[in-house]
Amino acid sequence: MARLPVAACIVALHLCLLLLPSSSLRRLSEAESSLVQHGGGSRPAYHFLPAKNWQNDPNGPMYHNGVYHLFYQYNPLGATWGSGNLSWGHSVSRDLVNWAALNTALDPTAPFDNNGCWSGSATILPGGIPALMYTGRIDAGKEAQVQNVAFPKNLADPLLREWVKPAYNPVISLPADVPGDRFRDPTTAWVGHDSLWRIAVAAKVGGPSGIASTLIYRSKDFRHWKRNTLPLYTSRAAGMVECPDLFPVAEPGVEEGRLGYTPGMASGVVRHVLKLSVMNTTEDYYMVGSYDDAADTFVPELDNERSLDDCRTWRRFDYGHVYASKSFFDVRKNRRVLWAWATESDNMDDDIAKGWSGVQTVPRKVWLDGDGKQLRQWPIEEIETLRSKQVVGLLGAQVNAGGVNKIFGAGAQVDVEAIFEIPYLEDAETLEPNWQLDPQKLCEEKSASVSGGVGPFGLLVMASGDLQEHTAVFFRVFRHNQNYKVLMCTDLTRSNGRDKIYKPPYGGFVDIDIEQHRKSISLRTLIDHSVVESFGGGGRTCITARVYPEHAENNNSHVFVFNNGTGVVKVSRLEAWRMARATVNVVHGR
Ligand code: DQQ
Repeated sequence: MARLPVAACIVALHLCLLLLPSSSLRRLSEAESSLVQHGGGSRPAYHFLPAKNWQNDPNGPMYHNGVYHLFYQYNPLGATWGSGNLSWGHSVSRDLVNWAALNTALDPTAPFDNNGCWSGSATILPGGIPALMYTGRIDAGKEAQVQNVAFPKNLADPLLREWVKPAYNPVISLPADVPGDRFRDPTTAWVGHDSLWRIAVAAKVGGPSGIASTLIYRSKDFRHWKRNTLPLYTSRAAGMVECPDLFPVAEPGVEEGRLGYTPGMASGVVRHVLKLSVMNTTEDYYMVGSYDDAADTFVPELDNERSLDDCRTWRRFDYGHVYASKSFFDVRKNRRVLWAWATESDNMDDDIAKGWSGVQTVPRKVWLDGDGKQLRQWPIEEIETLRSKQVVGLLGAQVNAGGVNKIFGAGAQVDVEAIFEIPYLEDAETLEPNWQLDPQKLCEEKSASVSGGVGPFGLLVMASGDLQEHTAVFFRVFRHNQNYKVLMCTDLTRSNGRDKIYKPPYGGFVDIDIEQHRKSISLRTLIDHSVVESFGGGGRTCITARVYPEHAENNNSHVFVFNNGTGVVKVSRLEAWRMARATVNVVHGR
C-alpha cells in the first residue's frame, strides 16, 4: 500500500485513515468485519465502540494538530473487564463522529503499571506537546495504584500512534494514608495564578473506611508533584469517588472561547463544575460552584435538596445507565465536549457471545444553562451529518387522551426531535412530598401505562409493530407547591421479553419552569440499536438506556407518539431522520 505524505494525511485524515500503513491499524478478520459492518443486532452504528472486546471509561480526549483523539479503557483479550489487562485503546477522528482505530497507546508492560493501565486524562503542554497522565496498577504481592505520565514517541506523526512511558515513572506514588486500591484517575492538568500545574486525583484517605477525597497535586515541571494538604473535595457519605472532572463554564452570555481549560484563570466570567463518579452507585454527579486556585477549594452552590457531604444528592449528567464521564475543551470549536461510558444491560454470557461490551454516549456539547444552576447537554452538531433521510416532519398534530399514534417505522438508527405543548396544566396531579426524593421510583410507580393528569406523554421507541416490545421515553407534569414539576422517564420494562436483562425504569426531574416555557417541553431521542439516548427540556435532563429488543433482529422497529393523560397534548414539532452508519473503528481485512 502506498504511503501518503504526512501533510496530506492531516488534510484528508478520514481518507488517509483507511490508507495508512497497516501495521498501525487494528485489523479484523472477515467475520468480524462483517459483524461490524452489518450491525450484529444490538451493535450500535454511530456510537463509539471498539471493533471488538471490552471498553469502559473514556480516557484522555484531546485535539492536537487537526486531529481528535479518544482513548478508552480497553481489554484486548476479551469482552469482559479484566482489570489486570486494561490498556488504553486509541482512536482518531476529524469530526468526532467517524473514527479510525490505532494500536493501543498504553499497555500494562512496565513495572509501574504491570497490572493495568487505568483511567486518566490528556493535557497539552506548552509547545503543543501532549502528555497523558494515567493510573498504573502495580501488583507486587499487594496492589498499589500510582500515577504515571506518557508522551508521544514521535511528535511529527500526525496520529501520535506510539506513546512512551518515561522510566522515571511513577510521578506520583501511593500516599501512605491511602489504601493501595483507592488512588486513581488523574484529571487534565491546569495552571494556577502561581504558574504551577495542578491535577486532581481520586483517593480514599485514611484506610479502607476512610473519606472519599479528591486530592490536588501541584507541579512546576509536570514530573515532580506535591500534594496539597487539603483536598479539593471530601465526602464521608459517598464511599469511594472516582474519575473527577473540574472545568470552567462560562456565565450565561459569555463567550465559551474565553475559557480554554484554565480553572480559576478566567475568574469573573466563569463558574466551575466539579463532577464525581461514585463507585457504589456507578453514577456521575456534578455541581456548579466556585473554584479558587489560591487555596484550591471548590464551593458548590447548594440548594435545600442537596448536601455538601453527600455528592449522591447532586445533579446528574445522565439519569440512565452511564458512568465515568470525561470532558475536554475543544479549541477547534470553542466548546466543551463530554463522553460517558454506557455499559451493557445484558449479561456477561451475552457479551462474550457478541464479542464486545460497552459503548460511549454520543459526544455531547456541555454548557451552563441560563439559570446558572445546571448544565445543558446536546449531541454535537456533527452528529447531524448522519441524518440521511427525513422520515417524518409533522407540525401541529394532536394526540388525544389515551392515544397512541404510530408515526413511522424507520429501523434501529433514528434521530427524533419533538416538542410537546400542553394546553391545560390545570389537570396536573399533585406531587407527594416523598416522591420528590426518588424520581426513578416515581417512574416505576407511575409508568407509561398508568394514566395521569398531564401525561404521561412522549415516545415509544424501538417498538415492535404490535407494541409487545417498546421502550417508553416520556414526561409527566405534577403540581408542586405553587408551581409545576416535570418528571422525565425512560422505562425499559417492556423493552424485551427476556430474563437476565437489566430493564429498570430510569427517571429524573427536568429543572424547567414549564409555564414560562410556553407550556411546552422538548424531547430528542437518539436511537442506535441497543442505545436509546434522550435529551429532555433542551438537554437539561438526559437519560441513556441500553435495550435489546428481540423483534429488531428480524423486523423493522417503529416509533409511536402517545399520551396517556386526561387532556390533549399537541405535538407542535416532530421530526425524525434515519441515521447513516458512521465509520467507527472499522478496518477492512486485507
Ligand atoms: N475504571 C477504571 C478506573 C476507574 C474506573 C478502571 C471507573 O481507573 O476508577 O477500568 O469506571
